[in-house]
Amino acid sequence: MAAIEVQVPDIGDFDEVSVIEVLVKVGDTVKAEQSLVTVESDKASMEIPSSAAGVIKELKVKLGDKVKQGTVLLVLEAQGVERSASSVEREQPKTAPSPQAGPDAQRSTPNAQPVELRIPDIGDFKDVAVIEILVKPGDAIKAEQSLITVESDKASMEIPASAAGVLKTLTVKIGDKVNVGDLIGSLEGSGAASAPAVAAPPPAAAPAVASAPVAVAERTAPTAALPPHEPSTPTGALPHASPSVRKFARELGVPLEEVKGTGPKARITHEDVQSFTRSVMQGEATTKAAAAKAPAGGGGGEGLGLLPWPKVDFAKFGPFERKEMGRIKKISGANLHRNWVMIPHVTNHDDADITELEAFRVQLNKENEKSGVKVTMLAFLIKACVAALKKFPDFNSSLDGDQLVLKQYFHIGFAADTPNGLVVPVIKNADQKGILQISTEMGELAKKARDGKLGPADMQGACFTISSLGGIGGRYFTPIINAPEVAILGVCKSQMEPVWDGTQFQPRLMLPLSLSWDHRVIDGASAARFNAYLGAILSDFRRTML
Ligand code: CAO
Repeated sequence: MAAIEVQVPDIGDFDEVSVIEVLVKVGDTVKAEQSLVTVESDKASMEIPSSAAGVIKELKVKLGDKVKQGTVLLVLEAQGVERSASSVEREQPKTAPSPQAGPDAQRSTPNAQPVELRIPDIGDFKDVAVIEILVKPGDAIKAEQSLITVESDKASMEIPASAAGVLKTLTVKIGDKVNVGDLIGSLEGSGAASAPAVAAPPPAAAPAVASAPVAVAERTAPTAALPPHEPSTPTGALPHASPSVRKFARELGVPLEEVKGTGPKARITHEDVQSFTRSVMQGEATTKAAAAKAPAGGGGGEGLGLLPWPKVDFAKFGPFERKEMGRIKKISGANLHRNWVMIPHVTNHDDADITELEAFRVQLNKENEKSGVKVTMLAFLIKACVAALKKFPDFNSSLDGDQLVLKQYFHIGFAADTPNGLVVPVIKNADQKGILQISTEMGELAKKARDGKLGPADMQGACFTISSLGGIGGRYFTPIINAPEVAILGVCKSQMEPVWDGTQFQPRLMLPLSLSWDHRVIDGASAARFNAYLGAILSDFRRTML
């Protein structure tokens, strides 16, 4: 097997560059075109790929070393089978010509006019995808600052700004496919900018490039000579890392802006990304996104610290069978679990005297016998809840970050028990509907639910939900809030009870109410008032007219 010296290829105009990252070690098996080291001048950084496949026998450079074209980086024991087309034994790696005329050719004097930013010559690549947007309109941009990262199946590269200024427009988004000459956005050139600006915008037919891609992390082509670039002074929160590190971080889902760089000029290295990942996995750190997703007050992201689910060999204790959970149960179960874990629930229990209301309902159903519309207590509860939501608007809200979304519409969901599981159809604009219309719609929706024919629109947009077990039984329970709502009313079976009227006990029909509420939005006193008001309305509906 032949020994191959891998040398620094033609790196353009740069005389000497520093080794700022060594990406391999002795004994590693490397593929042809795998990045070996990252080098950096005061203007550009780039990765040097291997010219051949093989096992690293000797490393000839270390961090901080100055290297130039022809410097031997390492010695490989070639494997021959995976030789790059560009590799030549004991000769310097083949280098692609600079993708454009020298940067100086593109520049003129500082320019206060709007400057179009276009995709420069990116070699043979066509339809490369925009995978990262590193700036936003309004940002003050330095000349050569990276704007976007594009990626083909072979390489990823950052597209730098051709001039300094304020970014006025950004005309690409993640996922867009771009080609040479495509418009990325426009800059309002800053005359005060230290970096030179690009010459006048190119004509559409033959677009002049804004600047060449920088720090090309090509995987199958040799590293291109790079134009001047200033990657070491990113503005704002732009992390300082090479494209391969960015790619590595992206693959792991690591937010680079949260990683502390330990390389030269606080550059983020592969090791930094690895150790960040390790500390998150070990629970020593958390990402901001994970912390933000945690419930308010639990933002430390320590996790629930729960024991694993018990694994039991049920056969040891008796016969059993397994049954797959239905689709609705799986979906509603996942939602209920999230809501229960993420919302700090409190439930207030109360009773409403519905003696007169029930008498009225029975009378109404007698009168409407022929119409076929049956009025149930739930229709009155929906109307009563609308009145209570109007009086206590916080109950008709949703939490969005630190803001409350206070709704001015009144869509009420009701839990319906179906053979396939629990669903929640919604009566829209219940404030604008009478008891008979609500009863009719409820009957239709409940039938659709039982027949499994509810569409997504039938179950969307609720402000508040009622879960009635009144037709079944029970006294009180804790209904789980249907996020992003902030409260839910549970109702159980009404029954005659002796109620003290100040002089004697009276037989009254009492309806048990269980109101669960989100303690981040609502407090106990409001919840008690809500229940009391609801009870007062159910006792005497004329109060809704007050
Ligand atoms: N107290 C006493 N009786 C009540 C009552 C109450 N609070 N609510 C309803 N009833 C009576 C009705 O008057 C009816 O009696 P009649 O047949 O004698 O007239 C009977 O109970 C059945 O009512 P219903 O359940 O058919 O009608 P509804 O409007 O009350 O409820 C619906 C409709 C779809 C909500 C209901 O069928 C349902 O599915 N409830 C279950 C909801 C559920 O599962 N919640 C739990 C969610 S958490 O897992």
